[in-house]
Amino acid sequence: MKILLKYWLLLISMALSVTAFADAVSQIEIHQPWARVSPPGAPSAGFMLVQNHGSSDDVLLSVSGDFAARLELHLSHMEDGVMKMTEQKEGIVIPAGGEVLFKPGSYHLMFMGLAKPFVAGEVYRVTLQFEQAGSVELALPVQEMTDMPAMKH
Ligand SMILES: [Cu+2]
Repeated sequence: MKILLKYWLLLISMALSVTAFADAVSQIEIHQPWARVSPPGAPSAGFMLVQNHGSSDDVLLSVSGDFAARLELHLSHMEDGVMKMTEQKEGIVIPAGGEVLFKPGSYHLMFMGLAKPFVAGEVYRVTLQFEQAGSVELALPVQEMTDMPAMKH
């Protein structure tokens, strides 16, 4: 049952993958979007793989959505043995022909001031704003941390 559920969530994630061909130079493709289950009162975070098949760098400038008071672009990093997060106010560069993996402990979409806690099985919609590709709608299925699909590419 557990394995079936995981497989099903993976299929959902793949079905929800989107491609934005806003112009000829930037071709942003997003795979396996998901958001983390959150305890009451706690923030949540969103994760995904962003690929740029284009010939010029693109920049993820912002994330927006109606389910949280504040949505930000963050990077987690270890500093003196402590995990810290910093808002990426200049945006996050998605290099031409490259990709950036948003995952726990690294880049993530930060959702603060949630209207209600994220529960596994729910789906939340966000809009990503790219410098070149423009706005990209994305659906994030909520999953337990342990249900994180394996990244295979
Ligand atoms: Cu954060």
